[in-house]
Amino acid sequence: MTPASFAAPRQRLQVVPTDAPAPAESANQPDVTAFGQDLVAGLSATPRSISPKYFYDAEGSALFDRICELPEYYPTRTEVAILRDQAAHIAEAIGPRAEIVEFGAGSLMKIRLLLDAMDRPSRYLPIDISGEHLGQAAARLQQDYAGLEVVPVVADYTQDLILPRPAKGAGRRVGFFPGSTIGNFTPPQALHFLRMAARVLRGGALLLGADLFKDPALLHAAYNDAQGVTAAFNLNLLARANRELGADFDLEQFAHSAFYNAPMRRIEMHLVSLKDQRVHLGGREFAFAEGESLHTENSHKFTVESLRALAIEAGFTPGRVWTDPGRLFSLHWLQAPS
Ligand code: AVI
Repeated sequence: MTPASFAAPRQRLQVVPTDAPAPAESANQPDVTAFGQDLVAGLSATPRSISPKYFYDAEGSALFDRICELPEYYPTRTEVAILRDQAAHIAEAIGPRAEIVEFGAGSLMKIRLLLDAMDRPSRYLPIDISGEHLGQAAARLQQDYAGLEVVPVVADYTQDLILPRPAKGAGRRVGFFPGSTIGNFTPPQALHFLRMAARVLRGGALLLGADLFKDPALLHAAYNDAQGVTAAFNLNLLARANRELGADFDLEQFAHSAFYNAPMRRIEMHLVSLKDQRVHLGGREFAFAEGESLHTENSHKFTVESLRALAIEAGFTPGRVWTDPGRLFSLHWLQAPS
């Protein structure tokens, strides 16, 4: 269940043809050198940071799948339970012959729950930056849903997107952005994403999953699991830099740190240097003092109201909200402008 918005580019990829006037390939093309450039820039900055999108190489994606199954990590199973319990109501809001645009092609399980409840879905456009992963996932789905047109779109949807025009005779276009991946964006990035979604979903709607603020002890446990899978996921970023970029991070000398930052209403993940040390990357040397960290992820937590206010700012009209009985997680129906 990789949050495919953050799947990392591994090769130059073809974008599926669109009927947009400009060649979609250049507009949607991921940049293969981005990891190296961004890591050098992030290590040169004060404080040091790197985008969480670089977690998701093959190893990182496999570790994230394991995180989703952990007893402490409640978001995935809670969102799936909401989708399962509310599928009929959500399908009713979506309406007949609809076209679903999924931002990230991660969890085939989640989209299947929607498709199974929907009235004759016409087309499914999963968008993912990783063409390899996307092609396989799309082919599997196409096999199981013969009446559905599956059109994978290789693109980085954190950038401005160009999508195929809605099919003739299709119902409304509905975006699906589950998993609370929106929480991994900075607030300006979240607003930028939602504004872009409002544009490509014009006349339709967005079904958005957002993790809710809760007892910080529960949040802390979810990002500090007893088996150490989240720690391995975090440290894999350094392992990936060693594998792909020839860096020389000593994985024994960095530690996973995750804590709730109350004023910012977010979990922060860091990799903390356990001693004074030097790291080499791209012909440059970076000195880490003991206790100094590389900030690797923010995971913002929302209230129902804060999420709705953000959606309004982006041009959506918030509608129904579905939550679980414990109010751990929320799914929002957001009407796009016409
Ligand atoms: C993908 N994203 C919503 C996860 C989260 O909870 O922020 C990524 C994650 N990081 C650590 N555990 C899971």
